[in-house]
Amino acid sequence: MTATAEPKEIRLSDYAPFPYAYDEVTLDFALDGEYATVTAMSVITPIEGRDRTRGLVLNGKMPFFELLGARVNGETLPADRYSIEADGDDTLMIIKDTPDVRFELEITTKFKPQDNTELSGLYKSSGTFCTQCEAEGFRSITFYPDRPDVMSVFTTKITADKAKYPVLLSNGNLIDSGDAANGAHFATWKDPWRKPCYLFALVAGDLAVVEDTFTTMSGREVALKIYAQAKNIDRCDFAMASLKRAMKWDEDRFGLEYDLDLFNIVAVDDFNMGAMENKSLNIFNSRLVLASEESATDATFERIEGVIGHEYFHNYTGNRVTCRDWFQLSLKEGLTVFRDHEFTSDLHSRAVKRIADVRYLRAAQFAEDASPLAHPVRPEAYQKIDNFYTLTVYEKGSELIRMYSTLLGKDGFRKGMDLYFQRHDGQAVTTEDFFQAMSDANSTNIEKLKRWYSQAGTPALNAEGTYDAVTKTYALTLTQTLPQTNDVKGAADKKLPQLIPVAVGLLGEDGKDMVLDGDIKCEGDAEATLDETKTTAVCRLTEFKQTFTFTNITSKPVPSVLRGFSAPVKLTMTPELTTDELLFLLANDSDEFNRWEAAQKIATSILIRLCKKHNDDKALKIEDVDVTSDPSWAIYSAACCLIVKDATANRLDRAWVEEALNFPGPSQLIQDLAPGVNPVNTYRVCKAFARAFAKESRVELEAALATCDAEAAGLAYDVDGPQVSRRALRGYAIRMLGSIGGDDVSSSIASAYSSAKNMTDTVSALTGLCGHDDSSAAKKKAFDDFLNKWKDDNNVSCTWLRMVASDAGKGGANAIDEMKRLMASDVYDAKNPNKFYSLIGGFAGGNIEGFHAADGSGYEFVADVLLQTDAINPQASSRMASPFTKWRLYDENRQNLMKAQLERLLAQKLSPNLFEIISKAIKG
Ligand code: B3K
Ligand code: ZN
Repeated sequence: MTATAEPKEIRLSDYAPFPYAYDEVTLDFALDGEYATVTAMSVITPIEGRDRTRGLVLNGKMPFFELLGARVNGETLPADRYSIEADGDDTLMIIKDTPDVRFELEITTKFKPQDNTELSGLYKSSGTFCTQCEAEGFRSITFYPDRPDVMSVFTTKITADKAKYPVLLSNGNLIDSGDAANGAHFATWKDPWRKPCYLFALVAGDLAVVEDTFTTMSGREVALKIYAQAKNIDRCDFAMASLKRAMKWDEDRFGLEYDLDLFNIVAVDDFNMGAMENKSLNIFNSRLVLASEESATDATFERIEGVIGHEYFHNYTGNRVTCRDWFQLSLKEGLTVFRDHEFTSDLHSRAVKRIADVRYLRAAQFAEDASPLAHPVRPEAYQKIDNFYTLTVYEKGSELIRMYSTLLGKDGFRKGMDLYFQRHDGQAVTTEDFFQAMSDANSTNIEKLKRWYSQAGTPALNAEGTYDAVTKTYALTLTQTLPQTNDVKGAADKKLPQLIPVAVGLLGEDGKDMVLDGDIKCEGDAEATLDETKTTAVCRLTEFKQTFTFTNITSKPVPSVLRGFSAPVKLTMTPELTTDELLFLLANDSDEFNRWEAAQKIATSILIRLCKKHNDDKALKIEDVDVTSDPSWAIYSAACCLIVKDATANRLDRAWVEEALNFPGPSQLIQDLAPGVNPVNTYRVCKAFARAFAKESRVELEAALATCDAEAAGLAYDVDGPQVSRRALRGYAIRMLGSIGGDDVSSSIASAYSSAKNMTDTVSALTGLCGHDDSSAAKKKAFDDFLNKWKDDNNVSCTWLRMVASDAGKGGANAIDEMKRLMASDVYDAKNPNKFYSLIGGFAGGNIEGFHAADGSGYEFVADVLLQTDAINPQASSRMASPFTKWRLYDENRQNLMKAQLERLLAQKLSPNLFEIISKAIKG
């Protein structure tokens, strides 16, 4: 195999508007047994004043499709009027000398959807035709300007066998349908809203449907339909209820009303990502639609609600106002993630949602920001846009939107959103346009917030507090440091200070928030604003270093800085808060996020000390980690034990407790300790830490479990708040107890498995059984039972695959042999992304001892699988390459082993997707 040629880079600075308007598009899909034949008729108007010297440049994909013909104004286009050129892995059709006035272009293509394993464009999943066009899938269907700033009105006719494909769907309204020759039938759909082709969708299949209606705020009735395979249709009710909640919430919170009379969701099993917001025809990965008590955990239920909301919210943030180009992706994604986070927060516990989101941001996005793949929220260049659907664009992008909201307040933010829609409805715009609307709708100066879009890396923020008893002032000096990153504008010394909102509270000796009624003196153009109760100030840091002086502070406070995680930064305090001060915050802080943070900080400092002690190349045994002699251990574990007791007695929000007591995991600690980390020893320190706590608090944990079980006995299952919190606490107790190991623990968890009546309790028990390395017969029996029950269920079997992959090699078995056996088993399907992500991702992301084995066998195995998958589905392979991009974090031996695999991969012929990730990763 020869290495891949360096693909060309697309740059934001090269953006040029498209010189033709697509007034209307009529698509005709004839789906016979083997081929899809597509005739695309476009009505096109050249745009005055734009450069048309290159002609009409259309994107396509040959030889995936065959070009059957092209006609302009009804006349066959002669061969000398157009050219077909390679464009990386894609194809360009360039039509020269186009008419100067409005004209019609008809293009006919033909291809085999069932051979489309990339799952981009039109493909088949379990016998159903479906599409995925974002970002550049439409070019696999026909030649078209496959870019988001070309918007058109689409009419779509689908013809297919009536018996095999009774359901025919596309965007918009059904305007015609009927029978056709040879047992076929047809349906014609028209979407009145102009849209880019990435929002086009088509479905043809034999599907069952759940129907409901929603009455909008202006009294219009919208028909809601969720389609799924008949065997799964009884698991769609929660998704339907979620959709109705989302529609109502968008009206209440943002005044946004649905704009058509029909909204369809289709669940398919083979899908590269979670879901897709195609106009009025959302297509979902079935794992994010299907849920019942028996089949879905509480986490899955919450995720379904969040993603149903997310895709629905795109109807305005993404569809009605779309992106000018793909560099602006966060314009719709960051904003829509923020909206879905707010949706969940308004419906459930705001504090718990915030904690979970920050935990994820830190573990995953901060790691991306610290990797060779770091890029700004609005990247400057890419090779494959598929690779930029990243945690930075989505999660950090959402944090950026949250900062607008923190700086402008809820009402100011809403005013900005209203102005954004007023100005840009129906347009394809930029993050700059969003910023301008937010800025113009408010009087506050947020100019330096814009820099978050173009500078990569997680800022470090130091807060240095000094109390002066004589002047009764508390001076807080904030300093930001921006890291070096590998992206275009990477040089740290060229980076400019970003506007950082830092929410601060000061606690008095009584544990209560001090009322901040004195002036807050700020340096330069910095400002501080107070909340209604005058207990939290948002300090707006605008330079690298500024001091905020709180006056009329009558005693030395304990500071609570970065409340609610008001900015995505890494905070340090000078002087560092003592364990006593952190315990004081844990007990008293009115900000639930910072109470959680205080517990995390104490645990982190103990874990870091322990990890440092064992960060060498010696194989560490869990028993050899002496957790309890750490100076902060006794006081910390006693505080946590008290929290378990309070939660058992229902004196504390149990869901918060589950978060508070979830100790920082290896991915977090590895980042804190990097570079030069032995990940296996870090993992074992974490296990030892959990085990030490479980042993000390065993009585309290068993009491928590017994209380939760007793409460459950009299209740009908529900996914409401108290029941979810109870199951969360119960799951925590089982996981902790599981880490103790031994026959008595295993048999009591095995009986919890047998008596579990819902998937949450079932998964808690299975996780508990994996808590200890001993490969007990009880564990094997439970896992066999689970597989036997769910092997034919494409989604639930993924839960099994993920768990066994993260457990492979435990108890002395050979992890790679086990993984190979799993890959060869009937339950695995290399072509199905869910199964691939579960099995291979479960290993590379969840099995630290297996993936990071010191002999490099885990790296070699995953690299082999990446190569196999790359030939089938490049989006899936490049996504799964992410663990390799973090090689800089680890010890020298592992760095070399990982780099050797990256080099081996790079010497092969890779897809452009995987090539971009690997070649950037290797540069370090
Ligand atoms: N917009 C889609 C993501 C498409 C990814 C294409 N590779 C789902 C979402 O974020 O809502
Ligand atoms: Zn999205």
